[in-house]
Amino acid sequence: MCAQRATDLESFMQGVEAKNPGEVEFHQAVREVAADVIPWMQDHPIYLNLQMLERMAEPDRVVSFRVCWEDEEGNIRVNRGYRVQNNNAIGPYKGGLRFHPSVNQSILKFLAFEQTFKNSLTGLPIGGGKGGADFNPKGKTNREVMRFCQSFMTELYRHVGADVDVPAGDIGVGGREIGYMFGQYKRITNQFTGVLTGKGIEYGGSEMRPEATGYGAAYFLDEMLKTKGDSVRGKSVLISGSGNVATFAADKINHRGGKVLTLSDSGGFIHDPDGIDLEKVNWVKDLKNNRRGRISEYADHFKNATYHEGKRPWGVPADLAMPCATQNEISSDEAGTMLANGIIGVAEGANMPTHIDGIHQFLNAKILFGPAKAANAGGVAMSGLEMSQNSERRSWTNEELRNMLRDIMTGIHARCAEDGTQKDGWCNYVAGANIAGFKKVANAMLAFGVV
Ligand code: NDP
Ligand code: 2IT
Repeated sequence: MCAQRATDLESFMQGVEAKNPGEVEFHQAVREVAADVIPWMQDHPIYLNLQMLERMAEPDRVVSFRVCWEDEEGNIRVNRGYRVQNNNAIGPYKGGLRFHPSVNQSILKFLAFEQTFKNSLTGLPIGGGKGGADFNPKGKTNREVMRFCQSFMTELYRHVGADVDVPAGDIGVGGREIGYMFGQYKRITNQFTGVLTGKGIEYGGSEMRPEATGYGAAYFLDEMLKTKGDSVRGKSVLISGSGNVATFAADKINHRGGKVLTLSDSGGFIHDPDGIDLEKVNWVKDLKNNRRGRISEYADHFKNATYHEGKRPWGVPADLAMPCATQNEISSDEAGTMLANGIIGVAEGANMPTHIDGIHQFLNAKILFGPAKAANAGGVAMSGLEMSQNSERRSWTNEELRNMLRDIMTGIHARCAEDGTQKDGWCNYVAGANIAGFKKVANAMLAFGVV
């Protein structure tokens, strides 16, 4: 890849695949961006000549480290921790930490690559990074989670900092884990700085951060529908997941007059034909955050609902969908089923939830398809605002931040529309997000010369 310019997608991808063997999720994420950016660079050869895409697809650095901790029985456990610092051309590295047994270098490289474009789209000065560990918080006691987080931060602290790299939450990392990690960072460095976002309100966190990703994705869905003179009101919506993103997306769909039909977790999905209203969503938040239970319990509690073990919700007929669980959770076949059932819009709350063949089907059908790097950028945008508040040593109000989030999502939509709208008026938001996200980072890199 080094000497060869990215003049065509397949030769570029051959280089990426040879250089990053077996990292299939990373290949997938790069391919999705390259498919739009390479043709665009043909008309803007300066980026091609300076190998901008090759440079963005090579992380600035990947750190991996041992994380030792002791479980309740006194056994020594060994996990692997990572931080992928992909690109800091437009600001400090920024992106979440994922704790899940599936975590590996490929998954974190795909997430850090995506994050670079997403963060660029927000319009805020934040670069792209991601990290985490193959630690499974499920079934662990609070004390075990605390010991793991402390051990993880005891290595990570040397690689992060308020102006260097600012991690946050992702799958398996919520307020509890951020608290333990922030406490350990403060203890080691004796500094109270905005080194993490998603902090508790009492110690420098921001109002609206928990809500921001899910709310932002619903705002993005609304923005797309608005271009057709339509809205979420009265529409049925499939949501997957039942964590942070899914539950706040479900709240906002309810606020906007939509009807949420499904939620899921790694065990299966529930279908509630009566609609999962705000009260039921609160019940799910309590189930998942406090009782740490399974979504199957929903169907035991709400009698009209059904539970579908080992299945995903995409076969249920509905108007709209918001995948909010994990990568590759909508297969090509499932995308086909959704289209056959008349789906008109998809906003991705999770990162890379739709398989690349599924994306092609949605785009060929010219539905409203909001890709993750645009639709779920509300969370990291609110993290960016948390960083601003920490720097200023002040806090904005919930209402101020809600208005800022709405403006940021409208801005992202406009940026995608500018670069993605086709001659017939239909917007390819995938192309729009990729090109708009790329341009800002590439222009900053242009200013720095060859570094
Ligand atoms: P949470 O840990 O709060 O929730 C994750 C949800 O997804 C849970 O319901 C979980 O089920 C389910 N899930 C996780 N892995 C799988 C799997 N392999 N198969 C099926 N279901 C799975 O995470 P978040 O809500 O924060 O994150 C969800 C998605 O949103 C991720 O893709 C994340 O990268 C993305 N995202 C998150 C942002 C944030 O601010 N938190 C910002 C932007 C994107 P179970 O309970 O069984 O584990
Ligand atoms: O994927 C994401 O954008 C996140 N997990 C949020 C990252 C952040 O820094 O808030």
